[in-house]
Amino acid sequence: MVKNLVAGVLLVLSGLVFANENVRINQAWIRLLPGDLPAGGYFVLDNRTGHTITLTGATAEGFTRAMLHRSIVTDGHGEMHPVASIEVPVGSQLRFAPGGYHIMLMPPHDPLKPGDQVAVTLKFADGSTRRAEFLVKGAAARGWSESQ
Ligand SMILES: [Cu+2]
Repeated sequence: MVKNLVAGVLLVLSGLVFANENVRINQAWIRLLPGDLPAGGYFVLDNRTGHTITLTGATAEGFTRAMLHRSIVTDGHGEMHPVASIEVPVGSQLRFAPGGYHIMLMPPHDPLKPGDQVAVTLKFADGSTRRAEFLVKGAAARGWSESQ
């Protein structure tokens, strides 16, 4: 238990969060939006297993719903579509980022603020799950490396 706690602290300090050695979740953050607009969850998933993995869903502590979505710009205007699953080939990275794939999060049980952490669990087609802490940022954030 103490060992796990120390490991968790080290991971947060390094900005690297992973649930096992082979499927890594990096640069995990959530962008809050004003009013009743849903928040977006973003991350980079690194598949270092020896096989294709298929992301099929997510849950987030403190949110009623979490859905895999993709934003697409068509004829100059943006649309969002639900995504049932996303395959991540061997050795590749899947990037969730503003303007593309996102986890749509709505509504929060309690108000969140920049600097908070939200535990998000990703679900895969083989029944496995991976959990990571997502760092909450404000509406102006455009990416992981930007300030809150
Ligand atoms: Cu969406």
